[in-house]
Amino acid sequence: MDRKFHLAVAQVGGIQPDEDRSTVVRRLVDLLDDAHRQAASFVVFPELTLTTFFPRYWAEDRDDMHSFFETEMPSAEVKSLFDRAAELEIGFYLGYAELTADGRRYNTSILVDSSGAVVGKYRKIHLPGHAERIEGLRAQHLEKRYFEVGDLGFGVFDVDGVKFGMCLCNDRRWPEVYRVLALQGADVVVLGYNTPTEVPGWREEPHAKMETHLLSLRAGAYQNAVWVAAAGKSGDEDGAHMIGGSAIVAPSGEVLAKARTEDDEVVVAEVDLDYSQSYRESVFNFEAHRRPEHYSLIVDRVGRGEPLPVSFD
Ligand code: CDV
Repeated sequence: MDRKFHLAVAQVGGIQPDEDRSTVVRRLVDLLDDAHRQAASFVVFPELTLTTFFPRYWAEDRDDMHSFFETEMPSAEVKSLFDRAAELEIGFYLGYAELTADGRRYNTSILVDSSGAVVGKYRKIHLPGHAERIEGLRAQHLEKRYFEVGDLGFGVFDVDGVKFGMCLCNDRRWPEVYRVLALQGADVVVLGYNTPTEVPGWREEPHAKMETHLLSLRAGAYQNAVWVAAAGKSGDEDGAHMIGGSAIVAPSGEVLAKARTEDDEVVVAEVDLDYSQSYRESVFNFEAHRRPEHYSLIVDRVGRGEPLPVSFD
């Protein structure tokens, strides 16, 4: 990819529980074609793109959820997406549920380059929700039940000459994620999400759900001088509503493009990697201005605690 290229986020409207992988993948290929028509050379798909957002369902036996997981990537059904992307010479990011050969379950994303090769993998670290059934809910949020905390850290990968960092959904709300990726030279941070309007124990007005989503992307982009692109699964899924707002944010923190609908929709913006440079050389010149010797509490302490003693004259 050149220093300037077109980046697309492919928002995916609701996927119903009875929608099979092949139908979903046909929708993804249509979105890819649309992105190609708009000159995109990289496309971001959502978190857990291939199925309905199944952590809303309770299963006593975790193995009963295995039909939502992939044991290989590309699977037979997803191969047509890989083939079409390689034919169009488009790279992409895809989120899916991963079941490993030794039986581990992760909420995973991959980076695929323009030749169709998988060049990066991430397993979600900030898993929201709960592990046990909460009675009386219309929808559970059982990510802590169905997934293990990712074991790959926050990696940065070269995709066709551009450095991409990845994360997934709830990760986007944590400033440490962007900083760890930016410290490894990420140019673009890509992520997929599923943000239900109703999350157990998380009281937030509907307008604030969209506001805090965009605020997180914008702060991450600006404070780290990176581009951020986020693709959501959106609209109604089996009676549960998820926010739209798939967006591309510049290092200035400005939203350059955002989905208008809650359906399948492609949003494209031109990325200029040189634009990040002015921020990297001034306000967020890390080498000149960061003071990590004063940040150790960030890794030493997980939760809120007492103020540290400060001696002064
Ligand atoms: N899939 C997610 O990680 N969703 C979370 C919340 C809403 C549970 C999010 O931060 O969007």
